[in-house]
Amino acid sequence: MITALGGGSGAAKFLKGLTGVIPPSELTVIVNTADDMDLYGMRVSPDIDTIIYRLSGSIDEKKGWGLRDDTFEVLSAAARFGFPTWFGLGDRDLATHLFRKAVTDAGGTLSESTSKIAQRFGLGEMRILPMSDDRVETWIETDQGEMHFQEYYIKHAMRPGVKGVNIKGAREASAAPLVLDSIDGADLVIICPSNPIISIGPILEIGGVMERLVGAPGLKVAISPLMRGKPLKGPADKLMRGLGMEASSTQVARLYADFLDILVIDRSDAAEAASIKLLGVNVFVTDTVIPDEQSSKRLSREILDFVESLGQRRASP
Ligand code: FO1
Repeated sequence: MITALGGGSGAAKFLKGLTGVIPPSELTVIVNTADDMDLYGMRVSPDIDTIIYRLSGSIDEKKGWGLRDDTFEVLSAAARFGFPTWFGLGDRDLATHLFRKAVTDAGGTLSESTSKIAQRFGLGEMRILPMSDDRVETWIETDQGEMHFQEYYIKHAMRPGVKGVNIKGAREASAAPLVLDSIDGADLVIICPSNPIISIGPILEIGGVMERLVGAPGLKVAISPLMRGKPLKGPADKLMRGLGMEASSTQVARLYADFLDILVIDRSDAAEAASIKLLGVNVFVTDTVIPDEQSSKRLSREILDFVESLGQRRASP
C-alpha cells in the first residue's frame, strides 16, 4: 500500500504518473483541504477536485484546474447580480460543487462526498481522502491585510507582500476517517511535489498526522516542489521567503526532517545534496520536471526502483 499526501496541481501531475505504474487499488491519497472556500453558498474544494479531474483525465490541461472545455456562462450571468467572479467557477465544474453541497446538506461528510465524486469520475478503486472533515482554511497575512489564500492567489495574483500564513482550524481539526490508518498501513509514504507551506503544511498540522508519520513503519519519501528555489507553479517561494525561510530544497528537507527518509531533488539542485544529508535525510537526484504524463510515470518508476533498491519495500505486483 502506498499513501500519498498532496495538494493541487503539482500533486495531481505526479499522481497521474504514479497511477500509471502501480495498481490504483494500491494507492491512498490524503488531500489538503485548507484551500477550500465558501462561494455562492457552496463549499469548493479545489485540491480535491484538481486531483480527481487530473487522475480521471477530465482536467483542463492548459489551466491545470477545472474541467476540459468547460464554459463560464453561469459566472458571467452572476456578474449581473454583483456576485464576485474572480474565482473561475466553470458551468460543468459547478455540478461537482452542487453535488458536494447536496451530500453535506443531507448530513454527509466531505469524506463521503469525495468518495462519491471520485467514483463517478471512475476512480473507485483508489482511496481519495480529505485530510479532515472539519473546516480548515489558509489565510495569508499580507501588506494589504489578511485574506483567504484563494483571494491572495487568484484575485490579487500573489502580488501582495506576504507577512504570515494562518491555517485556521488545523489544530482543532480531526483527521478524516482512514487517514491515520492509511499512514500506519503504508509500506511507502510519498509526499507529493506540492507547496510545503500551504498544501503539505496543513496536512501535517492535523491531529495525529505528524506523530503517525514519525512512527510509520514504511519508508517516507518526498519530492521537492522547488528547483533552483522556484516552484513550477504557485507561491511556494513567496510564502517561504515571507515566513523568513530560504526557498530551497534544503529548506523543504528541514520542514519534513522529523519524519522524512528520502528527499527527491532535481539535478539543478544536486549541489544541495550534502546539506540535505546533514539533516539525516537521504537524497535521490533525478529530473523532477514532469510536464506530461510520460515524465511523471518515469519519475514514479525511478522513485519506486530507488526505494526497492534500499530493500525497504516489497516489489509492487
Ligand atoms: N486557479 C486560478 O489561478 N484561477 C482560477 O480562476 C481558478 C479557479 C478554480 C476553480 C475550481 C478549482 O477546483 C480550482 C481553481 N483554481 C483556479 C485552482 C486553485 O486555485 C488551485 O488549484 C489551488 O487552490 C492551489 O493549489
